[in-house]
Amino acid sequence: MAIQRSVTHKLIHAHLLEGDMTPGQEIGLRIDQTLTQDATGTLVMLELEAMGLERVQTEVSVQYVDHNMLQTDFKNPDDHLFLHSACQHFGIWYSRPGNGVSHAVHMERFGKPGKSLAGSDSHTPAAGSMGMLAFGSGGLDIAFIMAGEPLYLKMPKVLGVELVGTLPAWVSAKDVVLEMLRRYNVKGCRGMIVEYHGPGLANLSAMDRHVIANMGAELGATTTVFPSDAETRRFLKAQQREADWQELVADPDAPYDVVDRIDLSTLVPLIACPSSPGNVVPVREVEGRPIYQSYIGSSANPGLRDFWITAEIVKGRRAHDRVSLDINPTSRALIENLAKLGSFQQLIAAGARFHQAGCNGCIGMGQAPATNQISLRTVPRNFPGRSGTKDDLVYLVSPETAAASALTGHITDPRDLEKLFGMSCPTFREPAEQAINRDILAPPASSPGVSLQRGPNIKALPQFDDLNDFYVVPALLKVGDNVSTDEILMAGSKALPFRSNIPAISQYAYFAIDEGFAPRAHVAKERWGGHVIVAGDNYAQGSSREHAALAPRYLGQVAVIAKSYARIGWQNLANFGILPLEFVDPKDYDAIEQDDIFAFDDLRLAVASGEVIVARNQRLRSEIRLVHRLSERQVRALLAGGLINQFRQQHLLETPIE
Ligand code: MIC
Repeated sequence: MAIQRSVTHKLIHAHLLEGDMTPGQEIGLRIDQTLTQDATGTLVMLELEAMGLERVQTEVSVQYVDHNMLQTDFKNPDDHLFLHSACQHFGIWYSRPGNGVSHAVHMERFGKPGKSLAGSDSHTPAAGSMGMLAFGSGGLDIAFIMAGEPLYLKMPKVLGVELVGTLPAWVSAKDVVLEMLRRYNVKGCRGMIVEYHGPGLANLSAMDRHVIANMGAELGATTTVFPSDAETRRFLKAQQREADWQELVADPDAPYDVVDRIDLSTLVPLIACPSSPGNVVPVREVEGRPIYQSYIGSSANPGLRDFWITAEIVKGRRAHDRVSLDINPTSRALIENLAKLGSFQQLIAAGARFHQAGCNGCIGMGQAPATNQISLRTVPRNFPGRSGTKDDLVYLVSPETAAASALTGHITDPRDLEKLFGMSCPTFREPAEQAINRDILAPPASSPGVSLQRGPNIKALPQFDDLNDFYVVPALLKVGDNVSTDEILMAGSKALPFRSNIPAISQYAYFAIDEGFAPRAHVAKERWGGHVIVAGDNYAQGSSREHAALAPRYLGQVAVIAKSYARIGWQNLANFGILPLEFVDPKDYDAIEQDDIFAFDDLRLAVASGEVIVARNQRLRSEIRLVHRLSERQVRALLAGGLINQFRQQHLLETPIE
């Protein structure tokens, strides 16, 4: 019998350049398309410049401006101009500010079943909704891919989730992924690709699948994959791109490494409570709590349907006096479509605050909630402080739950709309004719003489030393499990404008945990030559921002000693020359105290040999045993002080990085 393959294995097989498909082994994949957004893209462009690249080598590379859109001074607009000039220079498509959120717009305009995509944003897997192999990664990985290199990662296992049945009224795609988060929490799918299959798919639209694939990032999954079927074809046809469709489905007896099943008809409205996407309970369990804000939008609920159903629910009524109903449209085309359907008018009449198309409050770029007030959001993440308000109370919900609660002023199960307002659940029918995002600027055929337009806040990448043999350094911070990149390098309107200025952004390192961290790190760098930090499980979960490695590295971080890591965070540490170490015996974590001094001897040799690394805790006069899980390729880069140093050595580049 012919080999039976899942969609995931078909896609990986078709893109495999290095390694074999044994789970846990490093593989190198050919990547057809890249996506960068502005908050990570400025560094990507600086990295491409430092590498001396002339023109990108991918089939399609697109730069979106969707994150840093508050223009409170010159910094963000300078970045936009810089990115536009870099797109002209390197041959990249440019989606300008206001055009829309990268993931949904990319799916609509460039997504192609069977292709691979890598993006400097952790929610890039959203494109898995249409039979693509799509990964989020750190900016430097993306820069290398744009230069024609493979994407490296450990071959994941495949978790096959069979969907059966049909969603009940008032329950939607967000509840499906919240159900996955209820089952697996934020680290249960690490090292796995989640592939959905089964008859239940027939009832999920392409954008519903996007919702589920997008938040696979919150499960810790390497990515999420859906087949490309008749619904994918309908979606591409509505985008006037039917010719880009191809069928891609699993073979009938395709094996999965791990299996699970969801009967959609049994699901109820779910909610992720503060402050983790994995903190999921039925809405019923927390109903009645008064809310301050109801927030619709983001890459986690970007579909026309999500805004349309909100409008249908609030139609002819007004948001509760206490509630700020914030509408964050996905794209300019979506606004046009809402206007055509009458939904725009319905939302405005209900008292909605309509914002520009983009990520906005999802990463704390405005719309921060008031002190001790509940904010219900359809966004993908509610890590502590991400909204911009310290000790925030952000709950993640479906548009139905957000809209119902906006009307009542307290957390409300949307099924109650029937008895409260005599409403029956509206049924959405995708309009065959839709407005389309056509405002993406194509790169020039060639770019002689186009120079990068650099504002004063755009600084050269700092240079770093290679790894030393000996260190005696303090453990400057001890943190617990699941520390997110939002806590390592905060989101929000204060820090985000410094994304292209590493010395300036480093003052915000670990700010959400310890506001005095950066000054302490400077002192430790002077006195000890650096520091380490100690962490629990799943260190650096969440976003792809390489600043969560770069800023600590700038402050002298030599190593992280953790129980385990999130994939992208781990890869970023290695890329920038920070040793991601793991306890051989996780119980050793317990005895360590913040400010303990650790001594490392013969570190280069130990790292290169891949053997156990011993660190001496001077206070306890005891030793802890540590390992790294880096590939030989990563070890070489790490010894050189990071991938950029290694690249420059290989290419004998001597001029300083500008
Ligand atoms: C996020 O949702 O956390 C972000 C902001 O989109 C990040 C990217 C960034 O930090 O710039 C992500 O998901 O990778």
